[in-house]
Order: sequence, then C-alpha cells, then structure tokens
Amino acid sequence: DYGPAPESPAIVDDWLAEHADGFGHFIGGAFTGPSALFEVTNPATGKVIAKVSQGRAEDVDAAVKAARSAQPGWAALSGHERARYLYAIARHVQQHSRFLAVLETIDNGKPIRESRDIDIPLVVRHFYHHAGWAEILEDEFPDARPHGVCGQVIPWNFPLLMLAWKVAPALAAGNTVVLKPAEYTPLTALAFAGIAHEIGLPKGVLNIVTGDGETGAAVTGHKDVNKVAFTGSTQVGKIIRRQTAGSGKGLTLELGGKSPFIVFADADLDAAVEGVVDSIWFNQGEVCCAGSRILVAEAVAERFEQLLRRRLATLIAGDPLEKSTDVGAVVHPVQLERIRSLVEQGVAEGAVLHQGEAPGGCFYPPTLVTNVQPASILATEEIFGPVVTLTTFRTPEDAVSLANNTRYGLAASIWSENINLAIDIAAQVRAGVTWVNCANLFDAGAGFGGYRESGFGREGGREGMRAYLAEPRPKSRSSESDL
Ligand code: TXE
Repeated sequence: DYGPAPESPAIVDDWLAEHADGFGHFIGGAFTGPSALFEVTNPATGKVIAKVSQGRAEDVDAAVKAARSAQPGWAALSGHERARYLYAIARHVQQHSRFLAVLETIDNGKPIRESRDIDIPLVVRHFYHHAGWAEILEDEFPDARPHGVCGQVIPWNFPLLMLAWKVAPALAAGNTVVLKPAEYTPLTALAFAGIAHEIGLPKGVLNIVTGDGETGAAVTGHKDVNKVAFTGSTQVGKIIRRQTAGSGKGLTLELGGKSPFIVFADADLDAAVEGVVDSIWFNQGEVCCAGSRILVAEAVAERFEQLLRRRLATLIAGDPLEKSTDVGAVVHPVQLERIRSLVEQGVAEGAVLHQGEAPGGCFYPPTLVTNVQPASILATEEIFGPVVTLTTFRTPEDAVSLANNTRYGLAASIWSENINLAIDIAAQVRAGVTWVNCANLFDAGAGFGGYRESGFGREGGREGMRAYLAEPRPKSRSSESDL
C-alpha cells in the first residue's frame, strides 16, 4: 500500500518528547544521564529532533568495563541460550518495525518505503539468521572461542542495519559489544538499546555510546577492546588500521567503493535500467556498494542512455515520509556540499549532467553524468550521492579493464543474457561482491566485503561469523612459543 498519505511522524513523537532533555549512553544495561549534548536534525526539514550525548573517553571506558565484566557469563551460556536472546531481539524489532522505520527515516532522510521494506526487514533477518548460527556454532567451529569485547563503529547510511550487521554475529559468537553509531544518525541505535533492555538481554552485553569521531577513536583505540569492526570512509579506515596495528586486536574494515555496473550489448536493457535505479538512486546513492560507474557496450549505449534518461525523469525526490518518494534527503548539509563540489569539479572537466527534479533544502537530484573521462574526478572518487557516470566500452576486455580501473574493490553488477559471458567477466572483475542481472541485493547468509581500499574481512554468512571468533587457544606453552 503506497497510498498518497505521508507516514505520520506522530508514532515517534512521544518517544522523542520523553527524551526532550537529551539521550544518555546505554552502559551496563541502563541509560546514563544526558551530558555534553549535541543536536540531531531531520535532514529533510532541517529541524532538531533530539539531543544526544557526546561520549567522552571515560564513558567509553565505563562501557568497555561493563562489556568486559559481562563477557565471561555471556560466553558461558550455551549457543541455544544466546540464540533465544537473538530470536527475542528479532521478534521485538519486528513488533516495533513501524516505529523504527519512521525513526530511521526522520533521522537519516531515506524514503519510508526503503526503511520500511528494506532496512528494517533486513535487520530482522540478520538477527534470525545469527540466532541460527548461535545454535550450531559449537558444531561448526568446535575449537573457536569469542574474541571478548568488540568495539564497533558504524556509519549513517543504514544506521540500524549496520548495527545489526555488527551486533548480531558478535553476540552469537559470545562476544560483548561497545558500539558507537554515527553522529548524524544515532537514534535507532538508542531505540535498539531500549529493545535490548525490554527483552532482558543481560546487562553489559550490549553497550551504546554516542558521539563523533573522537568517541569512535576512543572505542577503536581502547586497550581492552579485542576486536574492532568499522564501516565508514576509507580515510578513517586507514587511521583505524594504523591505530590498531600491532595491538593484537582483530580488525575488519568495510570502506568506500566505486563499483562498476556493466551492461553488455545483449542485456535486457529495460531490466538494466531498473538495476541502475536500485543501484544508485536507492538510498540517495549513499550506499558503499552503489553501482556508481555505468559501463555500457557502445553498440547499445545510445539506446540505453535514452531509456535511462526517460526513467530518471520519472523519479520523485522529496518528503521522505511520503510513500511515493523515490529519493529522499541527503543525510546532512556537509554531505550535500561534498556532492555538489565533486559534481562542480566534474563539470569543470567537461562532464555533462542530466538531472531530475529535487526540492530545495538538503536534497540532491538524481543525476546521470555523461562525457566523463576514466581519469576524471567523477569516475574515480566516491561521491556517495545519487550521481552515476556513464562510459562506453567496445570489447569485454575493455569492460574489465575499465571496471578494474579503481582503487576500490567492493562490488560489481554485470548485465547480459549470456550467462557464460557474465560468469567469465565476474571472475575477472576485482570485487568482493558481484551481482549478475541484479544489484544491491543483500542476504544475511552471504558474505559482504571488499578488496583493496574497500577494506577487508567479510560480514554475513560463514566468513562473517568466522570474523567474530578468535583462533583456537594454543594447546600448550611450547606451541605458543612456536608462533
Ligand atoms: O565518514 P566517517 P563521513 C564515505 C562517503 C562519505 C565519506 C565521508 O564517501 O562521503 O565517507 O563520510 C566515525 N576513529 N562513507 O565523514 O568519518 C564517525 O563518527 C574512529 C562510506 O561521515 O568515516 C562515524 O561513526 N571512528 C561509508 C563513522 O566513523 C571515527 C559510510 C563513519 O564516519 C573516526 C559512510 C576515528 N578517527 C561514509 N572518525 C560506507 N563504506 O558505507 C570518524 N569516525
């Protein structure tokens, strides 16, 4: 039912009003008093919707202590007992799904249709899936043990889903968690802390400390954190890699991307056009694995561009709470400025823009860019906005070499009716995830992650579960000294 009426924000009003004095951190099973508050705004309206605490080193320290003291007890539960908590979380997220979808939309700016039909259902799926892992963990990884305390820092593009990707496997494995949500979008993480409390998750198993990059650095750099998981910019990923080097901490990094979207001459062009919509105009293009570079076979390029421009003109950018909205608000004016500045530089280099409509304020129109040279800024930098470039190729070899002409390696999408060709090309494109005749499909059972400057480690699936388990303990002292 995508009726015309906008989703009412009233469902979250009471909850926000109850916390009008500001939100504290969730540490050791309880909320602290609010302190050092900063404002959180709804990017679509520019209005302040909440005040949240800026976590200081001592808050992070208290959270790590709580996690540390809860960890042995949590790990000592049977896998089945941990699974019961994860099932309960999944069910409660399901029960509160409308509330969480609206909250996510007003915090992040994404269309309600996406938060309701994609983000929240995937969160639920992730917890159910990892409850299953907790059940069978001892059989599947008989010698493995949890890392201990996990420090997790997440971005603003899929706030609750990124929390689920981090928290579900960590808890399934018997770790405890200190998580810091992004400063633009901390609200669903705080609501989630409420859910953890509601289901009776043992105190200290999950701790949420809000704040900016400084708070994040206090989490990732804390001496008593055993494993760090980060999703965010490549720039910060590099800082964290240096910060944790030699510390013995486990580390996984899920960073930026500039993923190719390759359309061969025999592709179903109408389907490929919808693929582009799902790929770059989904979530305002604020998607690490967005297909942001279209590479299309010269033979069909003109036709494809025509179809794509026609589709682009039908996209509705506007009120994220409106059920017919396709493209919502950009998360923050800083991010909007970043998109604008990159596009301006591209235009100065000769790029030609084809844009849809967008309202004033923190919105950017869905944009197709043609006449882009492979070395130009728009073809090389992650824009993280609804902006896609289009370049042509002649041969499959050209397509592969253009696809791999990037410092990233997160995802790729390949379109062809010839499955042999698609599989052959998939093997040659350097990307952690490759989709054939589809794009941006996620499943808790499939590992997700990148190569090169897109980071390392996998989330989801068996590999993702493995990342939350430490190597088996060495059997004797002598084997330890062999290392
Ligand atoms: O990311 P940051 P920003 C890319 C995208 C975007 C650009 C900038 O291209 O335009 O990054 O976004 C925390 N130690 N992606 O500046 O700073 C921070 O508080 C520990 C791609 O928002 O990386 C937040 O919680 N933590 C991406 C998180 O890191 C630190 C998603 C991400 O913020 C820290 C987001 C530090 N030194 C942006 N500094 C993706 N791969 O999905 C900041 N943080």
